[in-house]
Amino acid sequence: MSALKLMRCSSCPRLRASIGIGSVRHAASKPRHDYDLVVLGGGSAGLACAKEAADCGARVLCFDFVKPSPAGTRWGIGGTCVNVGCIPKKLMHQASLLGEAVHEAVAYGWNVNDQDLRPDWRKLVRSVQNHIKSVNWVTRVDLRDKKVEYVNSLGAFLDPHTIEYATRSGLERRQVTAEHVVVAVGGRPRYPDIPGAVELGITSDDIFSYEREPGRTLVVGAGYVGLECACFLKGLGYEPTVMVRSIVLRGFDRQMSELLAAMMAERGVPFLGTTIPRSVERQADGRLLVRYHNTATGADGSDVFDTVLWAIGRRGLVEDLHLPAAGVRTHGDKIVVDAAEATSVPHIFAVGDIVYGRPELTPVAILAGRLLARRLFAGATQLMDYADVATTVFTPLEYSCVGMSEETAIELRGADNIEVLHGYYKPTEFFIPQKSVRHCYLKAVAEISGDQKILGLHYIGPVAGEVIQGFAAALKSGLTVKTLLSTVGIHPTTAEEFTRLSITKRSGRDPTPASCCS
Ligand code: FAD
Ligand code: NA7
Repeated sequence: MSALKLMRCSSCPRLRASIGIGSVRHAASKPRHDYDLVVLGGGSAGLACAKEAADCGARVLCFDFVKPSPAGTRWGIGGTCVNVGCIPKKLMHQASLLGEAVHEAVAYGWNVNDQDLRPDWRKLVRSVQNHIKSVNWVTRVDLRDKKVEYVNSLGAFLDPHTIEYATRSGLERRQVTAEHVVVAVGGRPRYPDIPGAVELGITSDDIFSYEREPGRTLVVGAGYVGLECACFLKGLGYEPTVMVRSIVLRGFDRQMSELLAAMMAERGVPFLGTTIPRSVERQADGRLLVRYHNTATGADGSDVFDTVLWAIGRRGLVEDLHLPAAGVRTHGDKIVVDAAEATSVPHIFAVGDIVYGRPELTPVAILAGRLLARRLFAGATQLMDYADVATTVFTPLEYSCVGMSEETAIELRGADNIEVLHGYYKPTEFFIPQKSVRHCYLKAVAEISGDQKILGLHYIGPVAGEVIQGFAAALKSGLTVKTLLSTVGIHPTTAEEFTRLSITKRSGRDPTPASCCS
């Protein structure tokens, strides 16, 4: 066992026994419950928690079950990220970037026959699904190796320590008891309450395995999921339109969000602003007639699409858990927890997307689940730190950020105490294909005084996620403008530009570089 693991799990029963410091549980005493831990949900949070707990010697059972989507899509173990979230999304994003790269390659001297330069949707979907199935398989093997018992069924509380579930045949109901229960059931996409929405629309649960080409697609919702789906569809040669109820990317930095929307529009993604859908009907030709309403102008309109994709947010899956039987407090469809992820019932915890008021992101779910297991079974005390979590919107020009938006910083600290450094930048690789300098923008939000502690970093441009990940660690370590500007850049990269930010918003100077070499 590595020194790290020894340190981490030095109070695990299994490890304590193996290094001769005695087991937590008395060898002769019979456990009060069937399991030390039952985990409800085998997604990012649940699996991380279950595996870590088992590593620490706990007897763990994990339930995972996926109800088919209204369009009939179903998938295996691993939860949203692996099956219908981050992973297929990133693969589709990559497919779309490759299309763009082929066009750029011509400028770089490649002889590309650009006749019929369209991807084969079915082949792409097959490749994506094959990868997902291989991940599902590896996950099951991993659970077996780590001695986590897995039951492919919906679990529900019968009482605070008892979980009930149906057997595979559905004919029998069984019960197990657990000392601790972790709820990690995640969420599923919402549907609007309008005629035709459920019967005729699809969601992110369906698009990554959609058998027919999406064609002209109405994407309803301008959050993270809506913009990402619209962008990869555009990059793959389809015609998405984004319907925006109010603003794009609520919760993100406003300037960056609006810049991103403008770039998408410039690349041919139309936006239907201040608009809500009214109904969806199938026409005689099989296409979908969508009626909608502009809440600003009061005008009604309609248009015809091949596909309607709802991306209007997600609901927590509390409904099947019978939480009242356990006394767990909820807030709407989410579970309320304290800083140690404990619910209103001290031995029942919740992690991941099901938790009220926390970022819905896989690395958050994983780390929270892992730290919880260490606190429960390895005597650890470290709490999950939800501050300054970096994230990326995988639009073709990615937008990545960490820390505060400009408006949050101003709201919390006051405009007079904030300095914003910013700049457009033309990455070297933009020159030959003559891509616009407007497609790469960086911004640092900092305190105005002293060494100028950085409160937030924002970047739109190529591989933004890769760029911001490293800066996220620096920001968590107390990065200041002084340190940033005394860091030697890696040339020629776009990340380097963060070390050369020199124009403050306050100065009113144009943040566009004067020349290609600036
Ligand atoms: P889930 O992964 O949803 O897992 C919960 C599991 O529990 C599911 O399998 C569910 O079916 C099962 N379950 C539900 N009820 C029960 C029950 N009663 N009994 C047993 N099992 C049950 N995050 C990122 O960090 N980066 C990204 O790029 C990113 N992209 C995304 C793209 C899309 C389209 C979507 C939808 C999400 C994306 N996310 C991304 C978010 C990320 O997928 C989630 O934050 C993450 O999957 C949450 O993990 P979880 O374990 O809480 O829930
Ligand atoms: P979000 O971020 O909650 O965005 C939902 C979007 O849908 C947002 O633009 C909403 O507009 C819009 N919305 C919500 N309800 C409706 C209705 N009824 N009609 C039209 N438009 C509507 O959800 P996402 O699915 O994009 O992302 C959820 C998480 O998944 C995200 O945090 C990632 O981590 C992964 P609004 O701004 O409310 O007016």
